[in-house]
Amino acid sequence: MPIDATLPYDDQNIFAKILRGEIPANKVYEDDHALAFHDINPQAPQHILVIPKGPYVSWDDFAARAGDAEIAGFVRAVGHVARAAGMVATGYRLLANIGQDAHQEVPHLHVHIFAGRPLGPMLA
Ligand code: IU
Repeated sequence: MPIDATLPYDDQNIFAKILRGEIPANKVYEDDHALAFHDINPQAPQHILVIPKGPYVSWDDFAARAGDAEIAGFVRAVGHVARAAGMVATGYRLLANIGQDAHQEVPHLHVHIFAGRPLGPMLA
């Protein structure tokens, strides 16, 4: 079910639990600002989620409330993960679903990274 991304942050969401170590995840990268792990239901040969460590529901929540160091750290982490996974040469796709029309399901900001096959044209 898509979530209402305008609601306040819910610290019981599944990615908050992963960040606290209460639920396992197949981690690929972690630093002060971000955690990256394999999506549990991959939609491409490589499908990694990158999340900021802070409590942000959505992209606009993150843009509005996060500090510059958090934003820079998160952006760098996404780039690092793609590069370290060898995606740069062949290409990859970034996607963030925000709110109901985009079918965001987990109310903690996450960027999907898809790679490993031709991904086709962007579908709105
Ligand atoms: P969305 O952008 O909120 O629609 O995507 C949520 C993603 O989180 C989706 O691709 C799920 O497969 C993924 N996911 C996960 O990796 N681990 C989980 O425990 C849960 C969802 I729940």
